[in-house]
Amino acid sequence: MLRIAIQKSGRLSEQSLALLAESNIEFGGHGRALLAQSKNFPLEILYLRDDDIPQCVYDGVADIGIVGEDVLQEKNYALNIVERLGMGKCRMSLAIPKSVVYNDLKWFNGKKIATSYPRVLGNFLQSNNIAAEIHEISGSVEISTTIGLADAIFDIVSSGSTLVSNGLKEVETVLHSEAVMVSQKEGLTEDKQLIINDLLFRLRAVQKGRQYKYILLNVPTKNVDKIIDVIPGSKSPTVVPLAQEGWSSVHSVLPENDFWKIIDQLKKLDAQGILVMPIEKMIL
Ligand code: PRT
Ligand code: ZN
Repeated sequence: MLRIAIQKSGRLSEQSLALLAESNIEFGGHGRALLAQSKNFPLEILYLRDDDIPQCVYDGVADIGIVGEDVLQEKNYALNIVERLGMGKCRMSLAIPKSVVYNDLKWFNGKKIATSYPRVLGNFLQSNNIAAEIHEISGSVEISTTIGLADAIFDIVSSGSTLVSNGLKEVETVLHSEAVMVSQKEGLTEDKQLIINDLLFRLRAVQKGRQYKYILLNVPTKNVDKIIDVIPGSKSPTVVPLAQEGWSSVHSVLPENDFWKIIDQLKKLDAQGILVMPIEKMIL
């Protein structure tokens, strides 16, 4: 049995649970018991505050965990990043009141910066030779400048709308963060390592599936070769003749983000009846 620590409630909890659910790892009704065992996979979930996850994995209370890199860096336990999960993406930035003129990092010399991430900020300031005062607070960082607590803030930014609504502007990005799966550096038994490998195999199939789309289209047979150049697929597309003479159906996969870029090329090659469908799992 492998134990995974995930956030009890917050931005990463639903997404972490969705990833497990899409990997067909089932848990009974999510009553938010602190510990829940899967019905069909040797995995149990330990629900924790995200801040406690790095230490729990480090101490071996959980074998693996899902946590943001921001928290991981702040807590600074020596852990292995097993997998980057591509969710919970955000950045950690310095922001100042929008009316203040800003040229470069030297502006921060002698200033007071409010943050919940003193270690990450301290390291950044030190490596840039900036002497600023760090004021640690645990929440509501974005109002610090308005209430006169600090000259600037260092916090997580995603869309940027929280900064804007608090009259702040982002002036330096210090770190890009996403959710990662972590494990202890050593000490996992061979059995547990095998379960991790199984789990990763499933998660990767789900993640790949999310990144790609299945595409079907009809095209004049004379254009099939050119269409194949545009949507080469994972190996090579399936080409099936249509009942109508001179036409073929082409089936392929493509990275979701590329679809809007190539649609014009497909239309120029007389592609018709284009269908784009989600892929549940993809194993290459
Ligand atoms: O209770 P617990 O301690 O477990 O949760 P928490 O409140 O400490 O963390 P939570 O749930 O807010 O965030 C968990 C993780 O999600 C973080 O560690 C990040 O890795 C990631 N993440 C991604 C974010 C955001 N996006 C985000 N936008 N964490 C926080 N925010 C907050 C930010 O602090 C700011 O207040 O959202 C606001 C900014 O958002 P925008 O969109 O207005 O810029
Ligand atoms: Zn937290």
